[in-house]
Amino acid sequence: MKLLNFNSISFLKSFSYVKDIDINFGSEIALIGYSNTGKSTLINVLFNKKKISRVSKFPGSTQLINFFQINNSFRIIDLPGYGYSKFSKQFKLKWIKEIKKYLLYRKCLIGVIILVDINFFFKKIDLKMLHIIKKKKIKIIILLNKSDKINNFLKKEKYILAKKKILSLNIKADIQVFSSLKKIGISKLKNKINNLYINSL
Ligand SMILES: Nc1nc2c(ncn2[C@@H]2O[C@H](COP(=O)(O)OP(=O)(O)OP(=O)(O)O)[C@@H](O)[C@H]2O)c(=O)[nH]1
Ligand SMILES: [Mg+2]
Repeated sequence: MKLLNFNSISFLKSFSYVKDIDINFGSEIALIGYSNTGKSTLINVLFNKKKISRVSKFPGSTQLINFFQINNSFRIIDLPGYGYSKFSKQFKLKWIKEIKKYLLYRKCLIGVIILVDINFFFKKIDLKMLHIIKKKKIKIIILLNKSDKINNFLKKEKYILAKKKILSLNIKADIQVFSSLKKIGISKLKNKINNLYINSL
């Protein structure tokens, strides 16, 4: 069985608009979620690189669609977060539109990892995005991130709530309690990404 090498990642290219993406071979998985949920941190943690993807305490640190190559035929894409209210309405709308376009039309896309801050739970916009991805019948992995901030009882409670919510929306998704900071759920997630990779070969 071929295994994905999580120690080999390199930055490939960034795009401002989906229409400009000129990498149209192989397969990719994408990270989406509300601003500041930890998408860029996850790339750094998963691939053992301190700073390959830009992280900040403040929402809005990713402002481009960033392509990272794991090997010749497999990529991970870091998208800007959606929904942060400090940006101009125009800026917010631009990115919501581009993320939707990316999810709807990107042929190389085989899976989406959606990050949700476990402390704030799903936002309306998360559910809208899930609805779009659901129609594509690709793998959906939901990470209830930043679980290091809550106790085990709450972790369980939020997990059950999330499961119920997703079930009620008739969405098929994997849900994991997660923390990049405390490395909770990393090996499970790596296995899932590896399976996606193997299935893409
Ligand atoms: N407590 C905790 N903080 C985290 C975790 N993951 C990320 N963070 C912090 O959350 C903040 C935002 O992280 P980013 O990785 O930049 O988040 P992002 O989703 O890429 O943000 P945008 O690009 O603005 O959408 C940083 O201060 C991170 O250190 C986690 O598992 N636990
Ligand atoms: Mg980011």
